[in-house]
Amino acid sequence: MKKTILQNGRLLPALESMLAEEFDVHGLWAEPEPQAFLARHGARFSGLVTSAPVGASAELMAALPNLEVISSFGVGFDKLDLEAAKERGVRVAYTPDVLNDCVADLAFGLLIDVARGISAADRFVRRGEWAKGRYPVTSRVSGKRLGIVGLGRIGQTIAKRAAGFDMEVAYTNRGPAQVPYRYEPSLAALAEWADFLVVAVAGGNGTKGLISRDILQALGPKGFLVNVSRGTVVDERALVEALVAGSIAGAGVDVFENEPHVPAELLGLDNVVVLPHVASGTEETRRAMGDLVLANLRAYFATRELVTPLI
Ligand code: 8YV
Repeated sequence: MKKTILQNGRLLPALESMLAEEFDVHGLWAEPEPQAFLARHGARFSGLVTSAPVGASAELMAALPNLEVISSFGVGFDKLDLEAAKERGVRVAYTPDVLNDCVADLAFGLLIDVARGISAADRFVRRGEWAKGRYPVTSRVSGKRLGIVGLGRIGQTIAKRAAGFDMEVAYTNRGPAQVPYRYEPSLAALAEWADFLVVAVAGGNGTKGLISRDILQALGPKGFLVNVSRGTVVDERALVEALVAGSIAGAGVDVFENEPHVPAELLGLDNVVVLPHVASGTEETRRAMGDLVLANLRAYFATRELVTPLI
């Protein structure tokens, strides 16, 4: 008998097909009245498959009284109610590590883009302005100071990239790590020191608004912000105001407070590069993430163990 799995939100088509081969999968997203469906059929499901941006709430778990395991596509767990899962004895798996390289690559892509004006200069060429004059000079990347907020797996992969650009690296974290970079306990001091402040810390209540108006002020008019973690980590209003006023030099942003909403003020600015949450979005990495989602479910139902457990 195939195990019965509820799917919260759409997943990659290839992953949906692989899941459907091994499990009896039901898409909650396809239900016109999800609450009514859950009230009637919630007890059927022993597994839940979801993704980082969609997560799983305490209410959803409560509607699945026989739920044993959640497998989530992504490394972020700010939308997964882990307390509720713990209380119910539900195991939770996610997909760490396999996305470190692509997220770090994109962080560097954003950093170089905003400093050197790649996207803005491309728009300049497309508008036919090159024939009328030169593109203004931009800001050097090599040899500059990189401050990393959150030196976890992704933060460390970003730091490795910095060596190729002869950058000086410092970081702030819950505590010092065993790494060859300077630990800076004060985020404000790190922002003041850095030419580029890259945010790679986990989302959630603990980091909400961490990059505040004061931190942006410390970064200053020559400093750039790059965010590849969660929109909630940055005070988005303060960031918009800083970019409009030029009180920071620029920003590269892959994540927003209320996705897919991007503040309208940013759309006309050349000192910001805005991306639609694509840091892990390569074919190779998304396939690896999908394989892990499947491997976790398979392992759980075969052995009660997870390959990459969160709890
Ligand atoms: C998403 C992410 O999972 O891993 C995360 O936490 O935010 C992303 O990798 C991805 O966008 C899939 O929706």
